[in-house]
Amino acid sequence: MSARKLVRLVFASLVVLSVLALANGAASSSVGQTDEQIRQANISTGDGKQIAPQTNNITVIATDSNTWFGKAGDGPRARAELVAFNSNGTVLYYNDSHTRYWDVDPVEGTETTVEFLYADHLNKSECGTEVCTRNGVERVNLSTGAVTDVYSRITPGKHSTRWHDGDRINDSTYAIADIAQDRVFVVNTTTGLLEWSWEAQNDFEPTNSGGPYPEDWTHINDVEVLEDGRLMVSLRNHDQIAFLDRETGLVENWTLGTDDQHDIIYEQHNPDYIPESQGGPAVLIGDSESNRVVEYQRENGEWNRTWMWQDAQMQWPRDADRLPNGHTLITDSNGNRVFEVNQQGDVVWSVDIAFPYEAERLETGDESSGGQSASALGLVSKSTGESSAVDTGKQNGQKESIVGSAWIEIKNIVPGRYMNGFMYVLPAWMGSTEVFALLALVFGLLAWAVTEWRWSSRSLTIPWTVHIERRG
Ligand SMILES: [Ca+2]
Ligand SMILES: [Ca+2]
Ligand SMILES: [Ca+2]
Ligand SMILES: [Ca+2]
Repeated sequence: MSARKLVRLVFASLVVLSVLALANGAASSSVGQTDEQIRQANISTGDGKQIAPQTNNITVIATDSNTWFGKAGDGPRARAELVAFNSNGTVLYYNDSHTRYWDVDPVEGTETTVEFLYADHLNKSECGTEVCTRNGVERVNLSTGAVTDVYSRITPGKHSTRWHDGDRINDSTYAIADIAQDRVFVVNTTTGLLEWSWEAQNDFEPTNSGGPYPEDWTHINDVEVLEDGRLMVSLRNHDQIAFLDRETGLVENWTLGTDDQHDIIYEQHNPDYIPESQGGPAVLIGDSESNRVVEYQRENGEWNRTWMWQDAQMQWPRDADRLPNGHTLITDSNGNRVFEVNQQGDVVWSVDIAFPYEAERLETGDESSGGQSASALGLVSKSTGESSAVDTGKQNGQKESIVGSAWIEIKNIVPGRYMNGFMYVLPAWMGSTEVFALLALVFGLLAWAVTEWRWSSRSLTIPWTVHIERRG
């Protein structure tokens, strides 16, 4: 065989192998299948199919969106869902009537009632001159399906103005992280009147911090009301978690993270405060752009990292809850799954679901309120190149760890924002293996084309004939 034939054979094999790998990835992905099963689950008869593995309590999951191509004009990944799984893994509740779902919190004193935030995109004719969004809080009894409206307001635009999180203070007052106006406010949900607010501009300067002002300055995406009355807020675009005193404002020396110092936290989501009585003060955080979940412990007036968990599949985690048994429930948005790791860091429960925002395991307390700190539990940190698949009878076991380790290295090199933007536009069935296959295909074809061109004796002329015809 001539050298040229051999090179052509190598290129052709590379192309065939990468196409096969992509086809296999598309065919074997369980994310789309699971989503379709959840959507079609026959909830009313109560004899639904088991979709999630069994666990001790009901798990509620809010998804930001799921299908790759949604309704016209809504862009990719449009349909979002609020899903609840019974402890036996069947579907207890399903709703996809809103455009997006965000925070979910259990309602104290109830067994199956949650409050959640939603966004409904309105079109130009409904809003006036530009698009707008209705942001609201609703309460739903997952057993009966009864929905109660709690509070809602319309904000301009839709990107980077939708409220992501709220937290109940008592029966009549509720705190909201208001992304649209870069503030947090407390509203009386009976009267609709605001009782308190803190604007980020009180303590941060729009011209030299965070993201672009006014389009997406703080991206304040979380608020938690602490037992001592303080509010903890997440300023995503400032890479900071700030503590607010409702009398005096920002508690200066408590801030966790520094703007653009991404090794601490990098555009985080859903920080959970663990008080001293439970082994804190500690904060458990979805360190989203660093593709890991981290915990920081307050020691001698400083925040020190005491725990970290990541694997190859982890891509833009946006929620982590420490459970009373010391496990951690993690929402892996671009990894398209919600899963639970035990104290040794092993995955013990996992469900594939497209683009989840947050999860709650009912009867374990709101977020991490029933859990202990990593430091008190002596949790084992983990960074593994394996995909950590738990055997649920429908997954293909662990992926090649060489691919996984290489993937973690790539994610450590490429800035998280670009990497997650890239993964966001890819279909949900594409994981690290499929991305490698796609790259091999693209670069293989390019290299082959260049090689053929250089071999061509007429390499200074365009080797293809182009016909240009004038129409009409
Ligand atoms: Ca929540
Ligand atoms: Ca909340
Ligand atoms: Ca959480
Ligand atoms: Ca949660």
